[in-house]
Amino acid sequence: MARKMRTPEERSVDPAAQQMLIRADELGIGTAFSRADAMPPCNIGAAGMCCKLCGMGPCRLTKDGQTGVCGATIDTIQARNLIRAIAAGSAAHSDHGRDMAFTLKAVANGETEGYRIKDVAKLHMVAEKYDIATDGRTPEEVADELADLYISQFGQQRGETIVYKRAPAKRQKIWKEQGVIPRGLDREIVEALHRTHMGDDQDPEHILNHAIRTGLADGWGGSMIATDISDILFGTPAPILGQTNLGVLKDDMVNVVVHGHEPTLSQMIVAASQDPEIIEYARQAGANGVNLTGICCTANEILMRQGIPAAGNFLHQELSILTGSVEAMVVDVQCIMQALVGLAENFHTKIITTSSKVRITGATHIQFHEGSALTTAKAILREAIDNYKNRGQVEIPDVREALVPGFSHEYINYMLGGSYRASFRPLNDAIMSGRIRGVAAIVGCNNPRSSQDYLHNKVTKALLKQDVLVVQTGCGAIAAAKLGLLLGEAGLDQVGPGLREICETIGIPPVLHMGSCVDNTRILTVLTQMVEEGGLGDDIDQLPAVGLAPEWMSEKALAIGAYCVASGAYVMFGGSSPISGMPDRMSDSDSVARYISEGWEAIYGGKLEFVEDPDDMIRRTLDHIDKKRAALGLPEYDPNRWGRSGDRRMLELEAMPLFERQQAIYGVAAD
Ligand code: SF4
Ligand code: MSK
Repeated sequence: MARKMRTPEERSVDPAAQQMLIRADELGIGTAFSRADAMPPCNIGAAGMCCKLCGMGPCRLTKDGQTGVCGATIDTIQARNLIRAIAAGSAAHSDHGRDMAFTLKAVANGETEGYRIKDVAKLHMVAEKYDIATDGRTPEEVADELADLYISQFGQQRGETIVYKRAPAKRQKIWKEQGVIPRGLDREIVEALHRTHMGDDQDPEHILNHAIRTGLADGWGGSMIATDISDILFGTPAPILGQTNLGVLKDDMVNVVVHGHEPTLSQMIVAASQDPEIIEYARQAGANGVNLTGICCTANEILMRQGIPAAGNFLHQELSILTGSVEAMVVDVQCIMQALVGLAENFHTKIITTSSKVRITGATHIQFHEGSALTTAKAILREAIDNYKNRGQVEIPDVREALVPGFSHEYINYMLGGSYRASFRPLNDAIMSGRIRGVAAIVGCNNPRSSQDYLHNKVTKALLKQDVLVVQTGCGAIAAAKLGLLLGEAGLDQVGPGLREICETIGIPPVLHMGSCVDNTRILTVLTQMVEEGGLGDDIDQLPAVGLAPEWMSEKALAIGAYCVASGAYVMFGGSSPISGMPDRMSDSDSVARYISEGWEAIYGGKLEFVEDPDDMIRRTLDHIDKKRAALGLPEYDPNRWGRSGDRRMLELEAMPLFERQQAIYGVAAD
């Protein structure tokens, strides 16, 4: 039977993507969307019921009570598959953090080209958390000691890593009692792999307890280290005007797209692209300069710090090349599709790999070293400029949207009270009064098996209408940005009355862009600060807050889910469940799902669920928020109480005849 190929409108809700998907069809070029249509997932593997951990398998369990050749049950197989994914995601994030720590060490010792410590205040703030002296020392001396401390966390063998101490005190106590504080970041990941080797840990709950420890090594470990050091070296993000979608590509400039995750090279390419020598080189090639844009989380890194436009999220990597306007796509690590090289052969685009960890057959490799960073960045740009003359027919969708990213937790703290009395008090008060019903972190990837951006935006829009403040990272943030929800008052007509009052009063968009996927640790810090501010309980699990990943696809997303649950959050993933089993055929196949929901909730107050129906996801989010509000003794959410103050109220009053205005203000007209 012929497979159903979806229309461009069914594959993405983004008009720019739809236009490029039509172009792909016209040119006979495949994309992740068409490949997803042509290759339905294996229903046994997708449900987590396939084990290929040893040469006696692969074992596919499709019948009630069936086991693998070694006797492994479906629960054991699902638990092992899940922890392996969490370990891989934690490894990716943490290895990113390790490289950032090495870069900090090299910068502190003058061994790099082009870098400097940009945010000394953040350096001091982080150093003081670990009792590293700052008085009378140069930033380089402090950075050197901090880098050594952070580097030691990865290979530490015994004891406790230190980053977890930034969590609320009560949370730390739970982790201590459960014995899940990571000993060393690498050790937990290695142990996850050891435990799941053939013939090792076979108790599903015991395996999954280590998944929590592995996730903690990421969230309160490698990822938090990555975020800290990125801010120290490149600046803590603050709101800045940017643009997103394919319309940011320029038909008269050399288009260079940076894609991946680590900001070390992309920040240097930003600097090199503004170098007069490079601009002149581009002019001599007949272009009006170099137009730098980003894809995925590298895009987020340079968007939130320098306002460099984002060409799009995960599924835009192929679509940007389909415009025919990209001279070079420069990639480092994570979320880079191997299909890029074959796709680029239809155009003139060069795919340039730069990391010692990532090579793609057919791509050009230019090795990046911190010691020659600026020189390497310029060499990459010259390669792109030299390629401009090879450009063929170009079709750039005229679709772009402005956005304001850059809401780091430090900036949120500042914006709520200014430098005079920066604090989370106004946010907590708004939640306590009910103007803000709760907070949702909507994060994660795109997945070509669902319609690009549809689930992200359906959930985001529904929650905003219910006065839920939304914070976002990664590709989800770019999905909302394309809709205009990250642009101050432009999105306010789509939000509930209480949230609107808060956004108008503080002057913020209803959706706060908090960074890349490694920056989900900023959300952990916000939740911790909300707890420490008071009035919303004494631990993260008491907050009326939920984490959602409606279009997840990467193992990193599962690692994020694990550390958020361990931190006390209710986390829901959309799309299909990797541990769904086949309930109609196997009565015991939902026990892993039950354990990571009810079992983890009993221990950590947070739970992980896979919810395919977005309406169900929205309903569960609101139910959870309302349940937490009730437990805190907060007033029941009532939208009818709000929406009559703030700027809008002032405008309404101004428009009234004097008599009515006086009545509205004083309850009675003045004489
Ligand atoms: Fe099969 Fe057991 Fe080997 Fe897995 S570990 S492939 S279930 S024999
Ligand atoms: S890039 S992990 S697709 S968010 Fe961070 Fe996007 Fe997911 Fe990659």
